[in-house]
Amino acid sequence: MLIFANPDHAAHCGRFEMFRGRQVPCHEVPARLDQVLAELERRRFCAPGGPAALREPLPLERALLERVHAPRYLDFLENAWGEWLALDPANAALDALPSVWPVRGFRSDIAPQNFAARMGLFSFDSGSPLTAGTWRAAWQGAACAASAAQALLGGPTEDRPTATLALTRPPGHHAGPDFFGGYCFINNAAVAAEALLAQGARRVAILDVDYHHGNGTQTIFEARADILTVSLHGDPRTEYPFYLGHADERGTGAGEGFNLNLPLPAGTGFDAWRRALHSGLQRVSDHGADAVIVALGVDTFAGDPISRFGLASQDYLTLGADLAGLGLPLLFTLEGGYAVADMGVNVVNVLEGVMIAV
Ligand code: OKP
Ligand code: ZN
Repeated sequence: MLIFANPDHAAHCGRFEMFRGRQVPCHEVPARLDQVLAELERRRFCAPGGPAALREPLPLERALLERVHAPRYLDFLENAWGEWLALDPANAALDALPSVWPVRGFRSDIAPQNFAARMGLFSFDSGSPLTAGTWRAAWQGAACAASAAQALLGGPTEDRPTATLALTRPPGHHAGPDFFGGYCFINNAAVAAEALLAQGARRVAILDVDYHHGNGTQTIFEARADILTVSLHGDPRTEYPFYLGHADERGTGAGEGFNLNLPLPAGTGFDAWRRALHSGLQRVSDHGADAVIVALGVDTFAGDPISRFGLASQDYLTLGADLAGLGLPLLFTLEGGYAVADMGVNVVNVLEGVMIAV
């Protein structure tokens, strides 16, 4: 297994998100990724003779990002912090958060000049602070995703790794073609999918096991038949992101039948969750994919502070083994998981489950 760790993840460091009328400390913090690195170290996972190796990402080409995101959205993200400072130099001590959004009937074809208005045009919640290093961290995260794709399918067949991991934050699966939200700015799993196609894959599947519906990924690929999207998540009738993720969303146009949502009620435990996983895996298997992207959130953990499934740490070993059972090259992107102290064990258990099973 090859692990591409984002060298600049800590440059994205939000202070507050809005919750019930208050600013509360961000859940999506640099310590999450540091916990995974520390656990890899503790278990000597990437030591000589271990099952994995740690790598730096290769440089990223913007053209790959433009296969996933609208140029005007990428321009906005790249320049947002500078614009925020230009409004008032004192803004350097604050995160930029949106406060106004266009809803049904409003226009999105004309981007307003006003910064706050553009912030809202390109986002869907007030929980995703944009900070001085957001663009750099998100860019390098996409570089990790692209590198993980290249390493998975790029070399001679006999040298290919079983799996690769884009070990990055901020996460990506809520970010859509031209919007950020849910702590996500660049959709790393979508970038990985396009990079796998660029490596010669003809069909790809994305299996999202984060607690929250992967709305960004679904929206990016809903009209396509070559990229299957499957998401297992808390029912959007009660769980974030609320406005997408129902079972009747099956893809559009040529992509009809190539999106599968498996919403589960809050409170679901591992046995029922695993039954849904197996139906997702069956659909992935039927797709005839050349590689599978796993959007790996571990906020399905019973101790997660913002989620409500009941997985235990050892269940992640079983998840890894079930994924390996597909017998296909696996590319993991790191998504959610907010029980920071347990994050390392849970993520590395998935990886270990994969490597023990093969
Ligand atoms: C991102 B990922 C809780 C509000 C929920 C957004 C959750 C984003 C989850 N106070 N805010 O899918 O793990
Ligand atoms: Zn999540």
